[in-house]
Amino acid sequence: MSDATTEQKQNFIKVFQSHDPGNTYLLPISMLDQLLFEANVQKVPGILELELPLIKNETELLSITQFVTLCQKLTNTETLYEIYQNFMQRFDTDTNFTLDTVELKQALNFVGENFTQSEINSMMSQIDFDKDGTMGFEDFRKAIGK
Ligand SMILES: [Ca+2]
Ligand SMILES: [Ca+2]
Repeated sequence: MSDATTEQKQNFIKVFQSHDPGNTYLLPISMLDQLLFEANVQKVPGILELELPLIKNETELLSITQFVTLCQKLTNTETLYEIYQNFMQRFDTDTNFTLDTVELKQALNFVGENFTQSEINSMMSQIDFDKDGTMGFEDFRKAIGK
């Protein structure tokens, strides 16, 4: 980890702790916007929508670890996320922000490759890491090795 990254992480922790005088390491999720603002973390449109359900699944509280991890994601994957967004703008015809096998087939047809539905299905099973039947941002990130 570089010094700059360590410094950045310390800053995220400091912002969180400034609202957590009792050192509970937990804050309401509703404070997230304020915390991100103070931590100087740029909100990439859409990415919170992908991350928040994961946090909310557990509780309505945000732990310091979740906050730091979220900040790191938001600061480090901007470029990657832009790529994904462009990809979605082009091929996500039902605009649910993931690609299903039909949309994947269209995307591949677009670049001039003709695959059968069963080839598409087997391709999807290789990139669908979270096994929800579609390619979302997490799958995309893993598929390109991030
Ligand atoms: Ca879709
Ligand atoms: Ca998936």
